[in-house]
Amino acid sequence: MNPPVYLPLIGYREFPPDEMRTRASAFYEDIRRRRTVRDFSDRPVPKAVIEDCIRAAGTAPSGANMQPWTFVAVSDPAVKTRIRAAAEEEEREFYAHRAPQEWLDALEPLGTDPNKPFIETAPYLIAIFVQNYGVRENGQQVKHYYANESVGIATGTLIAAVHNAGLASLTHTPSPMRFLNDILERPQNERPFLLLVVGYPAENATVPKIAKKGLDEIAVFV
Ligand code: IYR
Repeated sequence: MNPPVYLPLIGYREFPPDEMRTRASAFYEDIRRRRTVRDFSDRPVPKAVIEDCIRAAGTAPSGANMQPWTFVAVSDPAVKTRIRAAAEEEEREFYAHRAPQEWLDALEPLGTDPNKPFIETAPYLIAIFVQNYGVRENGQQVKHYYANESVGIATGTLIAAVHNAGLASLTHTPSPMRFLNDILERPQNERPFLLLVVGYPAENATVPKIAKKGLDEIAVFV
């Protein structure tokens, strides 16, 4: 067994209360500008930006620090075309048959439909996979803990990083999306979690008129 090794907490920064308040408020003001975008420009984005955003996502906390995630950044147009075709096939099934009316009603304000042109237009798709378990070099399986929660946190960090870089994103969840394993040649232990579409918004991009709940509706202080 390996005993724990501890290091000094060198990265932590405390701010005086005033500055803390300014920073908290500034972060909120910035992150509240984030909108899920469905109209993307085909303008290229630097690969180095995507790399840093994924690095940021990879700093997320995870169960027993297993880091049970794989990010596949797709820019190859041929691969995007295959993903679009497969996603639209599932979505046609979803909108025509699989989705209960209640779900379709809930989606109505968003105006979504089975057509997913953004999958080909946007410069990057980041397919996020949950590793249900890890696999050592020798093939031995390693247990992962709270894998979904961990990947959810990492995905939130990725979305914030992309926004911070000045890019827009779309959390796309074609369902089922096992086709991503085939197209992206991911192993059995990995399960698609979400397809994050990343790029600049199209020049005349519009977003649905929806609102976020206020603090009173989402939080209770006791
Ligand atoms: N996956 C479908 C449907 C969809 C579901 C939810 I929940 C959304 O918030 C948005 C869309 C699609 O992508 O169209």
